[in-house]
Amino acid sequence: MQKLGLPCAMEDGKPVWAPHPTDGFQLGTIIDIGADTLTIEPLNQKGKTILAPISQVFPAEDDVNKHVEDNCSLMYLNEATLLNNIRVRYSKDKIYTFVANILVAVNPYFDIPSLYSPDTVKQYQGKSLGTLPPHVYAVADKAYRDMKVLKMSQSIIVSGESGAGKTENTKFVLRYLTTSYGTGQDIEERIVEANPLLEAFGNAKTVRNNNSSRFGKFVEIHFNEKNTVVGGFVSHYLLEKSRICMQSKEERNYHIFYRLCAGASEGIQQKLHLSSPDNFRYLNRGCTQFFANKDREKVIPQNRKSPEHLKLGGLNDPLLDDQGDFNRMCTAMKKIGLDDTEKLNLFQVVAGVLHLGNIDFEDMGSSSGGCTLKNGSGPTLEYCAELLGLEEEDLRVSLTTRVMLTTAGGAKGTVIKVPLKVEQANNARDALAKAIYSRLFDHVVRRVNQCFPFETSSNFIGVLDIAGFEYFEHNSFEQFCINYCNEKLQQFFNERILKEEQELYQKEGLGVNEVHYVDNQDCIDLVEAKLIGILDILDEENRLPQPSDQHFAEAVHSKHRDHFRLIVPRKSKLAVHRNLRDDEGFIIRHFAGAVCYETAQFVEKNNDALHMSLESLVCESRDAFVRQLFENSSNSKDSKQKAGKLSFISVGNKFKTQLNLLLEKLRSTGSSFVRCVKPNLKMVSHQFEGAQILSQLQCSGMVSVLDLMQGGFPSRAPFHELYNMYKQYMPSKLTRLDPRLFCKALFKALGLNENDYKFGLTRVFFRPGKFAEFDQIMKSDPDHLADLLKRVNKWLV
Ligand code: AD9
Ligand code: MG
Repeated sequence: MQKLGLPCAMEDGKPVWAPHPTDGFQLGTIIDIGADTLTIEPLNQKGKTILAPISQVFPAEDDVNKHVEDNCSLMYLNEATLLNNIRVRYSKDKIYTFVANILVAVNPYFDIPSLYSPDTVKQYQGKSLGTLPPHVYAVADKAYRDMKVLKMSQSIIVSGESGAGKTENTKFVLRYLTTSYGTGQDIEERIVEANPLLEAFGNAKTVRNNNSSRFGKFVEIHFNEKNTVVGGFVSHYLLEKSRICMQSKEERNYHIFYRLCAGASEGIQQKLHLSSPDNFRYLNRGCTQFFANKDREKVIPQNRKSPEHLKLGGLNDPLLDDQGDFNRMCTAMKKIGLDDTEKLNLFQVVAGVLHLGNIDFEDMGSSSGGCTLKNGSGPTLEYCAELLGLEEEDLRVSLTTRVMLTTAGGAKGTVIKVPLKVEQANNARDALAKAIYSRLFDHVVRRVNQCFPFETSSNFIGVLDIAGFEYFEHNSFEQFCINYCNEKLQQFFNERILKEEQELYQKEGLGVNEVHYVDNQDCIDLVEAKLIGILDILDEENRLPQPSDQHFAEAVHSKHRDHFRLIVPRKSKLAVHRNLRDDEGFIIRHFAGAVCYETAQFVEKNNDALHMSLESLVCESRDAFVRQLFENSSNSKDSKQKAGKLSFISVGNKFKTQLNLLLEKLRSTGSSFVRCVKPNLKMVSHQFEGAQILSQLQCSGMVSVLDLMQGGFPSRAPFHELYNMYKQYMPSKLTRLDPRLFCKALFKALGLNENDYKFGLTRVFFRPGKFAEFDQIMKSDPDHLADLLKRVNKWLV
């Protein structure tokens, strides 16, 4: 019995995929069909039944153990068959799978032998997509060949959640392109070696990834007119600044801090007054107990459980090798051409930030309400001042007072010093540390860019490694920005995938109906529209004399009362969000799901400007390097005029401008997409957690692509390819036929259903799974084939 509206594959007794809470889907058979639900008997639980909504049950392939390199050659394209295909492949250590031209990459969490060997690199050079097993090298080579043939820059967009393998795949692409298409000079090595340096300053251990990039990057490799590498350029986005002063439980600050403490020579340690990471406030409040976690203990390498390693202190994470990594970073610095002075400059500022963090304040206990440095802060103040090139007294005063312009009593414009409370002084100290470190990071990127300069470039291949859609229990400004970025990238993905598909149908004269998809422009507008967009509302709040996060949240709600994409927390279905007052947050319906943002600290996090007292302090440092870090700051020029005002540099709008430039660039290039997938939360090999992988596939838009493909013609084969493939079986009379005519004859003779394929100008397009069916017939036993071909002959005569 088949019910109206059900795909024909979903009949009683046929295998289907039904939802499963942890595996994503489970195999079963339909035993009853209701109005909107199906009763299903799971295959491994005979006699039991489950009830599932029709919309969540999908037809299964006949052979669920079969896997295919291009998912589109399956008969049924849906989220369940995609998940199963990826699962079967993953179990055989085949981590890459194509869905048409989009590459899905599952993180194996172990080194698969020879997957990235020099021999493998060679194999992929110059090969068309689909001729070799799916690989990130295949995508890199396609980008290169497209650049060469179309004379057009290319971009590869790598996305996925934290720990999914974006950065590793990005590095494989860079290494592939530089080794395959360089001239063997050191410029290529530099492009690759820039990574350890960027990662030392911009990556940190988080609960999701031991080497998590806390910034986004777009790395361009530039080529000359002969298509050989001439140089590179890195753009970076949104370094996570809050981490510099504070880390969540079991997380760390940026690698460089620990590496410097663990690996610097004794001479440097003394010069920078360094000791164990446990002695620094900015390091000792995150990770503390590495051995408490049983799961983790199992994966700690033996040599890091040694007493010497333990002596390095509780913060010396045994999962990481700070000392070895320090040495590797120094080698990389040397390779990209940083001399000892430059290296020391960087280290000095890093150490300066650590000492700054140790400055403590205490209440003065007087009526002034001000504070002073605890115990004079001993040598800490001295070390910090020394390393950052400041006068101790200036630093002390700048941290404990704020310069203000008075407007009272007619004495307008008089500068006075207002003492700060302990909490305010703590904030001032942290703001200074964040400003210095983020300027240092900007400098590292600038410096890296000087290592692979190019004079002229014909085209580039850019690789984008930026965090994917994020949805945590608590979501703040960082998630807001990253999800806004993902909305923009998703729009680009839709544009490209759907546009390309439709253009091809048109070019081939297929005359199929236009494919529709959900446009997310309304969500993008909600964030970035002039004046009424959330970013502008936030800027407006920042400019108020007394900005507040609550007022900002209220303004967002009042300006978008009936916006489809915006909901007040109280209307949330989730109890955890309903506890939030409406002036404490907002919920946005993103393409990948609804996210509740808690607006506390939005105002503070949106401001990149230092208070004037601190800004002028560092701008006038004795140390030329520190001064240079702040040289091009927009505040330094007119600091005198603005004295007293808390100036404002918008983080959100800077990101918006950067993002729009990036998208403009992406739109001017040809593009490829790599969707990275994290197989499990434990970060271990050979464990496939279906449900959470499914949710990643949904968030990355892959499921929508399948819907599109299922309704379209995802498999295609050029006439000449089919002709060549089956030529050997043909009677000689037939081989004289033009390939297109031959194919037409063949399809007629096979009696293929005309709804299953369409003839374009240069190729045949197949409905999902129909190419596989066709191929199966063609590869069936030779007698049968000979018989079929005779029918071709007959049909022709
Ligand atoms: V984050 O958003 O920056 O937190 P990524 O960049 O997506 O994240 P990353 O590339 O850093 O993740 O991968 C995480 C870890 O997985 C790596 O440190 C490797 O240990 C591991 N990994 C990832 N890809 C591969 C691979 N192709 N082969 C082996 C891998 N290990
Ligand atoms: Mg990364």
